[in-house]
Amino acid sequence: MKYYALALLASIAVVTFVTAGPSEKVVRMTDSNSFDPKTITVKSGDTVVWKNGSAMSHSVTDVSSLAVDAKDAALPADAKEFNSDLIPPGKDWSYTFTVPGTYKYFCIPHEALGMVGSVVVSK
Ligand SMILES: [Cu+2]
Repeated sequence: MKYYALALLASIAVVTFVTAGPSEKVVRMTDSNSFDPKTITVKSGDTVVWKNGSAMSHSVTDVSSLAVDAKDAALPADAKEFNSDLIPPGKDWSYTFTVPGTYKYFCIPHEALGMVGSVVVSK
């Protein structure tokens, strides 16, 4: 009976851990030139991981001077621009957000095809 209770507690602990997860958020880069999800909300200090599961290279870029359309790049006043450069198929890239606010980013090769996304960072 005691062993049963222990086993039950252990499985509850495992389930709780898996459900809560680490504070790592995932955005997928797709073959249809999109970020999925297009908008992701995280907390300050969280790391977002972009995973390129597509057959093409993509980038995660929030640099206004590299944008074809200026409105595709935005960030809070006291945040720094970031750029992954090209992420090959099968590779990941991550960035930790420490300044709350709204970020708009794009993929350099596919910005004109609408490959843009947003990260909303709460406090
Ligand atoms: Cu792309």
